[in-house]
Amino acid sequence: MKIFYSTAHHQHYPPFEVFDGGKRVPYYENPDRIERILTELQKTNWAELTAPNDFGLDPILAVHDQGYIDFLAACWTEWLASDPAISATPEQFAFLPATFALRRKARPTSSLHGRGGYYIMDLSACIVAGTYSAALASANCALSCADFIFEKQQSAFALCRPPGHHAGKDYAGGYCFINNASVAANWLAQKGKVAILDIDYHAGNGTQDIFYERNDVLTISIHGDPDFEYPHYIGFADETGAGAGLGFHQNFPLPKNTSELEYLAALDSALELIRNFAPSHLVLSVGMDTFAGDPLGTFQVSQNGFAKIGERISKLNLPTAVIMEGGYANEALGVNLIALLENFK
Ligand code: SP5
Ligand code: ZN
Repeated sequence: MKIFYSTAHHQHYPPFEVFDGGKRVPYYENPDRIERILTELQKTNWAELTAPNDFGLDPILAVHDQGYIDFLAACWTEWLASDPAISATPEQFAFLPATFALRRKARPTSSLHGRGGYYIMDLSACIVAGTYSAALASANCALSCADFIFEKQQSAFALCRPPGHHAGKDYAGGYCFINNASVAANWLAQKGKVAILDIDYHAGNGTQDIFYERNDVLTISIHGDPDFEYPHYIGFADETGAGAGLGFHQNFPLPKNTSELEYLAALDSALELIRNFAPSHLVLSVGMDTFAGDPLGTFQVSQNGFAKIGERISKLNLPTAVIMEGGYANEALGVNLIALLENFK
């Protein structure tokens, strides 16, 4: 199986993030996640590592706002120049706004923090020197994967980092900057109908927002109920699309501590919707944070559960672009992911 991977992700490693209550913690979405997965993949006899091609900015700007991408590109340099204390020890810093725009009559203003609070939705999308180039490389992994599954009509894996499904058209959040799965799905949508199935533990709010009014891309997310879980304000069952897209989005919010059996039942319902939609391609946003041992999750999926999840999804028999999202139990990430991926060989 083709695995699209770029070493550029190492350039994005913020020294901290901020949890609810203002608590500074080490950055959970760290490079070690991807290196552990890579190590496990290299032990198999089927993982074929490939560097991504560069698709340029056009397919990214087909999904994201120009002002937002300009902000990502300029942020670190401006932050560095704003204070000599930062340029003296840049490795101790990350750009983070402390004031956020509610999207009513808000607009991005010209100052760095005026743009930061507009284009960032929380305290986990920290920007450092290599964030923008890592995010571009991550999107190129997803695009290379999309291009490959279309050309070869077989499945492939994009080992993306940073992840993407919390990033919307004009905002970063939840460790995500460019919505890799959405960029890939939008690329594939030129060729035929696409379904995006998001099985990360957290609601795929960015993906939901991006395709909410479209009927050519069916979006489905299975996740911790936003009534108790991040991202808190979106991902409810009654959000089913709008305008032409009405009926082309479905959320499956599940309770705290959802068991593997309950999870698989929700997955079966999601797969039924995808079968009825009859897409040409599937984009699978894979987060491993549904794992029983995940520090940010509450679900009870086991390693064997991931094998079952992969098996059921692969029975759709669709060329599938598997896109890496979250998952923070670093030691278990590789074996869990392989249990799922083996079904797409
Ligand atoms: C891609 C992805 O999985 N992003 C997830 C971002 C979640 N950020 C919010 C983390 C909230 C952590 N709450 C503390 C729970 C500790 N037990
Ligand atoms: Zn997640």
